[in-house]
Amino acid sequence: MLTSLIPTTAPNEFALDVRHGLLKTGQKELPSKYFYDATGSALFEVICQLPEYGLTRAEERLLSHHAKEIVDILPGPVVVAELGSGTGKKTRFVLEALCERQPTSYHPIELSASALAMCERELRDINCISIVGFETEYLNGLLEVAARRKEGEHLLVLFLGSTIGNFDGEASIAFLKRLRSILWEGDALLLAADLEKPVERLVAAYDDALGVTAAFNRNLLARINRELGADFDLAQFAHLAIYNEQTRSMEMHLRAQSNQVVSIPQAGLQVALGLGETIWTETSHKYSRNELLWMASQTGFRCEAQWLDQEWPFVDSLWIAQS
Ligand code: AVJ
Repeated sequence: MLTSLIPTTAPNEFALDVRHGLLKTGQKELPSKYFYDATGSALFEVICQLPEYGLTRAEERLLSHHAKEIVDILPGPVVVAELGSGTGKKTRFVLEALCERQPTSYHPIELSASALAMCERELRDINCISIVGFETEYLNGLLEVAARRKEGEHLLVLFLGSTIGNFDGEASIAFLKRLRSILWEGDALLLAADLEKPVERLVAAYDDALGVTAAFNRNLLARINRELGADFDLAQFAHLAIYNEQTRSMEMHLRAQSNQVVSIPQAGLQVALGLGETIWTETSHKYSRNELLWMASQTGFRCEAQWLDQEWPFVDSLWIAQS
């Protein structure tokens, strides 16, 4: 794969974000986008196979059954941009359906170099797809893709896996508006969203029996140790997965099991944590189908179709950019 490196993120961005999140008064936080270094990306792949974590299989069922229907809605030729490529396994169905029609360019956009590499290994055997990846933030990458498209080509943006749920309510609307502003009228967004379901099912999905999600969560501290020279003692942090009824979101936290002081030299920081205090590491919002229709209408899109998985309530929606 021809991977374009667009150095839009300052090299010390990670250090600055860690510093900012851990200096917050009240709830300390770390951004979930930093889960996906090589170790975190590998752990996430395992999460996708856990019996408790139904999201990935739900989306695989949806895309394997409906890919042809989805691409038939779009007038060709189509250029595909994917925000957060993951391994590309689910994307295969969409790309193969497009290939039936004509050769197609595919642009995975991913902050994580290891995820980009995984995606190219997974998809390189598909004939008549040319892959050019961008190692950058989602909307920076999308701007690059949009700037390269030719007259008459429509963009299809894939935002799969329910990654949109990692933004809190206001941030997700702001993000979708910015995304819309990069598109032309008639361009499409295939947006995946995990739906509300019984709390026990959700908690099990984020606190699996094998402890893989706990390792995924703690790896964020391990990454800070590796990359910023910090001295987090991982054994002193418990994995917490709780459902927040107010925001209708799964939250992951890391809870300090003792009073402690951690130093993070490359973020210029010493942090004191009290016994029981948590660092909030992820929000994963759970949607209703009406909420998704409302979000489309607020952000300059029309929802053209929704495909629903019954086994694990989850939807893929096709949104079309409106004037
Ligand atoms: C990849 C963001 C969709 O929120 O469910 C999996 C990440 N976190 N287990 C999600 C995740 C804990 C996942 N997304």
